Amino acid sequence: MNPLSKPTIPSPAPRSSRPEILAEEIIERLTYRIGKDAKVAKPHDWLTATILVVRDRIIDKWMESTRKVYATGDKRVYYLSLEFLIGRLMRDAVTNMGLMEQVRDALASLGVDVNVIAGLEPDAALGNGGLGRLAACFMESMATVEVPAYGYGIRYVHGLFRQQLADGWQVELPESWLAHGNPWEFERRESAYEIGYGGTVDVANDAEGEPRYVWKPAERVIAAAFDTPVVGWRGKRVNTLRLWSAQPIDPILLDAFNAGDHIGALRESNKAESLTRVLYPADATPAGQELRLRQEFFFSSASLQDILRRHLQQYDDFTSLPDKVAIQLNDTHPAVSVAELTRLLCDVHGMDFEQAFDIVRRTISYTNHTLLPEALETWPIPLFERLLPRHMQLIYAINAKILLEARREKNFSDTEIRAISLIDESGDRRVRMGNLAFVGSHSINGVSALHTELMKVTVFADLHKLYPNRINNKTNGITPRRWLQQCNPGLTSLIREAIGEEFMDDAEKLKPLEKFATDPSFQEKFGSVKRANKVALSNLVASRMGVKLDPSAMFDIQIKRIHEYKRQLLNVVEAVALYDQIRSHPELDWVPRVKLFAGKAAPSYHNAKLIIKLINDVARTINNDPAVRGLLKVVFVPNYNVSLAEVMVPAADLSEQISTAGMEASGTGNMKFGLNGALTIGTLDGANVEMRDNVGADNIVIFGLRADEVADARTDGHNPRAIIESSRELSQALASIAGGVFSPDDRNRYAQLIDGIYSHDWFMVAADFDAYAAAQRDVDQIWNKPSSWYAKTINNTARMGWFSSDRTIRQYADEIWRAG
Ligand code: B1H
Repeated sequence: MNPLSKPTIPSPAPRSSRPEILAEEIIERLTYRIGKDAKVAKPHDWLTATILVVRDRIIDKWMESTRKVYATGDKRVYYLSLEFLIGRLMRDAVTNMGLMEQVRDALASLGVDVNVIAGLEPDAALGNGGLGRLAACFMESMATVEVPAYGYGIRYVHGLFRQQLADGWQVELPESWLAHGNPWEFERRESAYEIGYGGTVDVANDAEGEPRYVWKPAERVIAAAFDTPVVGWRGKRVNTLRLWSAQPIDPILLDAFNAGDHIGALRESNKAESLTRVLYPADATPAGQELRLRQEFFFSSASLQDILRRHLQQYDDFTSLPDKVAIQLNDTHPAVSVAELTRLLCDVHGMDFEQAFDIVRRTISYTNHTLLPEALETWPIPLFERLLPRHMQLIYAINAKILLEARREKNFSDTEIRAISLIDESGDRRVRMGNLAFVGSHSINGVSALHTELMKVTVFADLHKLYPNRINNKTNGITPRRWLQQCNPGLTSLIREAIGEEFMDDAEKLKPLEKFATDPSFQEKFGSVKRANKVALSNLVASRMGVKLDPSAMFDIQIKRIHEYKRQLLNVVEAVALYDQIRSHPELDWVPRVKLFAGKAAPSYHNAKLIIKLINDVARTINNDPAVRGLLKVVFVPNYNVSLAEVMVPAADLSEQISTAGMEASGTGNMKFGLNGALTIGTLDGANVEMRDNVGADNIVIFGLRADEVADARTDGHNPRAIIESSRELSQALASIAGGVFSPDDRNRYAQLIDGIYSHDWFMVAADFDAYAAAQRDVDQIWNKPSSWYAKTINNTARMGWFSSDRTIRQYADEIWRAG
């Protein structure tokens, strides 16, 4: 039934935001919802009570937003993502609702410090890295620019593992963000769907004699919805993040239990619940296991069933689906949606295949996030067929349609046909999820200008030839609410004093700050804000690691997943070379530096874990060597997550964005640092290219091979050994690492890692070393002229507004979704 046709029921009265009222309500929640006396309440109880009070104010807006889209018939956007790296929510929700001061005062009147309780909120790490954080920034921006949107994902019980260091090695521990409950979420018992796996497909003829297919799954689980409200800036709109949790159809098999099989009685239940228990910790490399495919289908099917149900509540049939619904696939993880939506339209709702597939294609669009060949998802046909037999049939049907079209209309050759096929026949036969997502979408977008151009000539070259208008670019962005206003209140108020408040509603209005770039008194204030942020980071490092940092040194930071293509190795090799230089030339005027690293390695990624150990070995050696006289320090801060980034980003002087050109699709950390007034040292890769265009070539330090040069070096074969032998600094640094100078307890520890650089140097560490080291000395020169340093970094803050995810979302809404 259309909810609008129900009788009018009065809405609750609007709630006051006066601190006295907030304080009263906090006590009320503490007493009646949590059941605690204020006298004995723990900080955690205060946190929960505060969230419940803020939440009520959000709910009013939430319902208003939902009612509005029913009333207007506006198009809804659905963002399907296996990851949402949202971090903490309280500060975000409170600032976006404009309640920060009132909540602070209310809590203060109760003797509670808002900063203390905000720091207790668990960091929701339902994602690995950039792809998951992008989804979280997009959710906030969709609410901000008033796009009616739903995020759909999985409510993992355990998000990304907690990282500990044991003797410098990464150790993974489970993370339990739900341990204290989650006051933000609402369980929606009425929104539950059955998800099937395995079984058989029956065929019968319908009244017109057409074949009708019925999938009879052998296994079934329930997908249950949990909703979290997502508030936009100034509380204009509140959208929904709907996360699915797997539940058994029969919670307990009583027969088995009564027969004494107590474990067997719970087997079903355990199996269902294990489906949504953990996030796969792979980043840019697919996990490839059956459970992962089950997760992908689970959340895709639940989301699509929910979308179709909502559509039918409001409209008569599905011919209007593409006009009323836009489904964005965040990478190929939900690509099975192409087959599942076709199946639901054909088998459940009785449409014919051609019409169904046309609707699918006009509704779905796909974002590609990586070109790394090992990262492109494929599934072995036997596994796919066993788990999803009906989907396998439909994929063959889609494939036949596309290949015929390519052959007949575009005269595709055998080689081209092989490249666009949904089935990879080169080895064991596999389903190509990238090609499935591509052919099932009307729009395929890359995440930076360079990445999009590379997509057209690499992974999707042949599909691009078949459908030349489908690939488009949407350069990533970051939400300036979290990544400037909340994480850097000092800089935010300094900017407000200088240019007023307009930038808070439109980040591109940071531009007028340019005028202050060379103003000595503004530079001084900019410098003291940075220093205060560096002191805050130093305090965190001191308390967490017992390492003392000098806030007047240059804070040189590389924080991101540990991956060979991101080249933390290049950075640490340069640190070793610098260490040698400082010792050989103590008379020179070295710039004091702290090199900070943080990031997690995929648990099965051997070299990435070894690089973490190397950073820690190098750190121990350098930090304990009196000859360095504190001029260089190396620190690896454990357990990188969103909350740690919120402290590290505002404290950076230098931002390391040094991936092998052509390999980082976009990067978004690069944008966060630039916005917070760091200078970037980077390659012409991903969005660094557009950052240079925006901030100006004088305000960013670019070095190294370009993407086409990397490609040439790889095909023509470059000679890393010759490069290394021609660079004294590099050969000495590599020799000392390979020879065990930093690992006296195991002199061979790094032999193989370094040998990789000598023998193939796939990631161009040797090839780019000299250029990188020279660029670092350029950075030193700039640092030594503070007026020039501040001019550049202030210009970065002033000119990064274009990288707001509000701009990105407006482009998606205008050019892909035609919504909002
Ligand atoms: C990005 C991933 C990714 N690209 C597979 N690809 C995963 C691939 O669990 N998996 O199987 C998880 C993540 N993540 C990143 O996306 C890019 O490397 C960044 O350059 C980009 O900024 C980010 C957002 O577009």
